[in-house]
Order: sequence, then C-alpha cells, then structure tokens
Amino acid sequence: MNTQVAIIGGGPAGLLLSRLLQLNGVDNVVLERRSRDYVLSRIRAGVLEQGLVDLLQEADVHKRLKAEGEVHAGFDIAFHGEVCHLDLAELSDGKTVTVYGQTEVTRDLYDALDAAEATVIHEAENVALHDLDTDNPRVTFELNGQTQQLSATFIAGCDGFHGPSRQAIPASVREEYELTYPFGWLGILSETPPVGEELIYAGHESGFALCSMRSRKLSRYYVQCPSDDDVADWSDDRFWEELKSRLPTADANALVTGPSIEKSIAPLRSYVCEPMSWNRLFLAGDAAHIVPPTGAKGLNLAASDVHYLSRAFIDYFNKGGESLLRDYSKTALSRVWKAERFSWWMTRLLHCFPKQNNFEKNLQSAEFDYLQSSHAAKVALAENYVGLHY
Ligand code: FAS
Ligand code: PHB
Repeated sequence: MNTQVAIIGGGPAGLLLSRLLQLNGVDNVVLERRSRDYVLSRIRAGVLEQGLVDLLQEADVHKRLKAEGEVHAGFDIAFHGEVCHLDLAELSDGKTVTVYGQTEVTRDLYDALDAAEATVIHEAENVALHDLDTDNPRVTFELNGQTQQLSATFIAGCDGFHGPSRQAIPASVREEYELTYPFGWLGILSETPPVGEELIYAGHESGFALCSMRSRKLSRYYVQCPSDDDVADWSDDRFWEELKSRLPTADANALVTGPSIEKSIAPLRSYVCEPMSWNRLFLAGDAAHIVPPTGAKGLNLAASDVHYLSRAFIDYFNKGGESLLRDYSKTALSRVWKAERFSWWMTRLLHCFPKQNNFEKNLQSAEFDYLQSSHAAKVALAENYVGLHY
C-alpha cells in the first residue's frame, strides 16, 4: 500500500487531519489501534474553542455541532465559597466557547470520512515507523495477524501520549519538558440536568471540583482525588457528597444527583516534546504535548496543530511549498507553550497541593482576590480560555 500521508492514530487529531487533507485532494490513510466502538466509548473533553468550531466547519462536519452544541458566553470560578463570574463575551470582544463532547466530534468525523470512503484502518496492531530520515518513509502494522506495509511521503503521528510516533524521534534529538501533579481527576457522567446554565470551576480546601455538561440532560462532573486513588473506592454516594462539599452552598443545594453512567480517573500532567517534527515525521495533538484539563485545552491544542499541519501538507502537495512544513514545529510550539502556561496557571490556582505551605496557600488566595478585583486579570483569563489566535 502507499499514500501521500500516513496518519497514525484515529482520535480527534488524526481524523480531523485526514478529513481536511481529503477535502483538499491529499491522499491519506489512518491507522488506528483500537476498534471504532472503543474509540467512541472514550469520554474526554467537552469545551470547544471558536478556532476548533471554525475548523470543524471548514471540514464540513459542523451540522450536528451547530444544532446540538451549547454556546457559552461565561462561567463561574468559585474559591473557598466566593464566586467570580467570567463574562467571556464582554471580556474577549464577543468570543465564546461551545460545549459539545469530544466523543460527538469524533463521531461526526467518522461519519464524514465514511461518506467520503476514506481509508481508516481499525485494530491495526504493532504499528512501527521506519526510514523516517529517507525520502521513502514507511509504516508496518499487523491486521488480522497479517503483516502489512504502508509507504508514504510523510507520516503524521497523531497517536496520543502512549503511541509509538514520538519515540520514533531519536532520544538525542528529543527535548522533553514535564510536570506531574500529585493528584488526578475523578470524572462521572450522569443522566441528570446540569447544576447550572454554565460551567463552575471550584477551588476548596478539600480539593478542586468542576461542574460541566454535555447537554441539558447529561452532566459531567469532576473532583480532584489523590493520583493513586482506585475508582472502585468511589461509590456514587461518596462522589456526590464530596462534590457538594466543594461547591458554593447555592450550587450544592441545587445539585441533582443520579447514577453514574461512566466513572474514571484521569492523571494530570504537563508535557511538551520538542521538536514536533523530525525529517518525514510530524507530531500533532497528545502525541506531542499534554495539558492538565483545568484549562480545557487538550482537544483544542490538537485542533490548532492540525490547522497548521494540514495547511503545510496541502501547500506541499498542491503547490510544492516547503516552508510551512519546515516551520511547523516552531509555529505549533509557540501556541502549545502558551496553552501549557494557562493550563498550569488554572491548575495551580484551583487545586490543593498536598505539600503546599502557608505562603503558597496565601498566594492562591491573593491570585483569586486579584482576579476578582482586576478587569485586566479577567481579560487575561478570558482571552486564554476562549482560545488565543491560530
Ligand atoms: P487521542 O489520545 O485522543 O487519540 C490518539 C489515538 O491514537 C487513539 O485513538 C489511540 O487508540 C491511537 N493509538 C495509540 N497508540 C496507537 C498505536 N500504537 N497504533 C495506532 N493507533 C494508536 N481534554 C480536555 O480538553 N478536557 C478534558 O476533560 C479531557 N479529559 C481527558 C481524559 C482522559 C482520560 C484523557 C486521556 C485525556 C483527556 N483530555 C481532555 C485530553 C484529550 O481530550 C486529548 O487532548 C485529545 O484526545 C487529543 O486528541 P489526540 O491528539 O487525537 O489524541
Ligand atoms: C468537560 O466537560 O469534560 C470539561 C470541561 C472543562 C474542562 C475540562 C473538562 O476544563
């Protein structure tokens, strides 16, 4: 088999890249390790920046998003019972975010790729990258026990944090930057009405909590928990009790609880790999960087990477341009690091750090007091939350 771009990974980054290339006449093949059902069973991000909404419109996969997504013009940040409302539209010259699950974005991309008879190969096992430093890179993989080979002009590593692509860049070339956090997020999905119209981010001495949603009938909640917690130790009742204890009283009293239909613990990490490209390999999304979900940036960074990389491939194949490919890593990393900073800042502001001393606790209080009292501080938070320009 051969193609122009071999895409490893069929998550949002890989599928969106495949769709944008296909719409612009660039032949590509997606190799996904899991089954489609497995990919669609994952519950992850929920907040889309306008940049991602625009990119999904460009990919012509926006119809359900426009019909079912909820446009949000603000959210609350609570800190030890005090509440600061961020009027995003007022603070960011009218920009907003859209609440629409990553699972639905992935489903919409699959539907569009199916309709265009794109080549998305599922359950591709033992994917390996070869000859990246030659003009003929190739990928080998096993399908139904048969070893296959895919030759390509370029390889796009969209295989998430645990995929093989990043490791294919020689260790001598890779610079890795990492922060790990001593806690995770325990998330649940429940068929209950959301506690409010907008998201609530809450910092509390017992830990962080987040009230989000997928629709008016499907709620998504998170509480900070120790990174070594076992989800089996968290009954629904224990979760709801803990969530209520961390919310402002009015929200705790308004909370409608119900059985969880999904419950999982996600670790929190800040991570960046530089460079994001090496010879014929280009990384996009979680394959190259990870952010703590506090700033709702993970999925949205995958989108801006795909924006830059799809343009670079299209320019190369349709006009022979090479500069966008050459500048891809530097361009993408500039936006990645600003999102890493914002996600780290939101995480430090709102979480309890076990080894935190009194000085650091007072810094957190001062940060929140400054946010509450300063229009400039609110503008800075809002412009990062709605998404910096591509
Ligand atoms: P993904 O990890 O989504 O996709 C990578 C794909 O590559 C997967 O389908 C995987 O099966 C495939 N793959 C891996 N190894 C392979 C191999 N060897 N061969 C072939 N395919 C392979 N972000 C937010 O903004 N908000 C959140 O609340 C949030 N919650 C999250 C919860 C969890 C548990 C995780 C892990 C992430 C969460 N994220 C969240 C971040 C998440 O949304 C990512 O940023 C987003 O999925 C990035 O998309 P991709 O880069 O496509 O990576
Ligand atoms: C979610 O709805 O899953 C969500 C929303 C905002 C975040 C993180 C996760 O910052």
